Amino acid sequence: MTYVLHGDVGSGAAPVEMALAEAGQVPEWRLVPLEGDHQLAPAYRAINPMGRLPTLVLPDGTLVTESLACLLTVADLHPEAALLPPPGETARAVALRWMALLAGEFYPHVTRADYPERFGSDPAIRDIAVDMGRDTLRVIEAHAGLTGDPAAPFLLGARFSVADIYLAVLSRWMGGRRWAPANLPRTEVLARAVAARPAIAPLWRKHRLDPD
Ligand SMILES: N[C@@H](CCC(=O)N[C@@H](CS)C(=O)NCC(=O)O)C(=O)O
Repeated sequence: MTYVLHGDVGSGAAPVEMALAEAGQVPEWRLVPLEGDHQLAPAYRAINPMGRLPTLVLPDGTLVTESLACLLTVADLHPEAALLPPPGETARAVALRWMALLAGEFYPHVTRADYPERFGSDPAIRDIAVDMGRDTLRVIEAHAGLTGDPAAPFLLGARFSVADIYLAVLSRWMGGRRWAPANLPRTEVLARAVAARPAIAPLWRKHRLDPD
């Protein structure tokens, strides 16, 4: 039995596929095209009632939705990959803090930017969402202790974690492929370090996270 990952290119399935790759796992990929709203089809909603990507099915059949839950689960199930400091280490709290901010604050702005019509008819909704999402990334850039030093580029310094994957990928969204390199220098050093990791590099290309 292997993992099954429901996703689309460039979606929230990207960080999950990357975390699995770091753990030596290649999931069975089930494409759910966002183009044409296939995530809202009844067949997919039977799997993920929110109609969102990603959905991860664990080897024992357990269904996991929510990108944050997927990432933490992969880290928990593969302790040998050291994707998070173990429970009891305060460094784990640091990683969880920034992951929770991305999931709870940044990601909803992406929904508002991608689907502004769900939130009203005001044409400003999209721009406000992009601005607020970028403010969240600026908070991380300024307060997460990122060094901008390629020798210790991660949220936990020299120690890589799944939080770095999450930040690197989400920083590319809402125009971030061009905006982040120009505006978030320390996050950019982190993103480049994540993108260069041997397990992640092919997936970084697959999910088209660099500017065209
Ligand atoms: N809270 C969810 C959000 C997932 C989400 O919004 N995914 C996007 C793709 S990156 C999606 O499925 N959007 C389609 C839609 O909202 O209809 C998570 O963290 O997994």
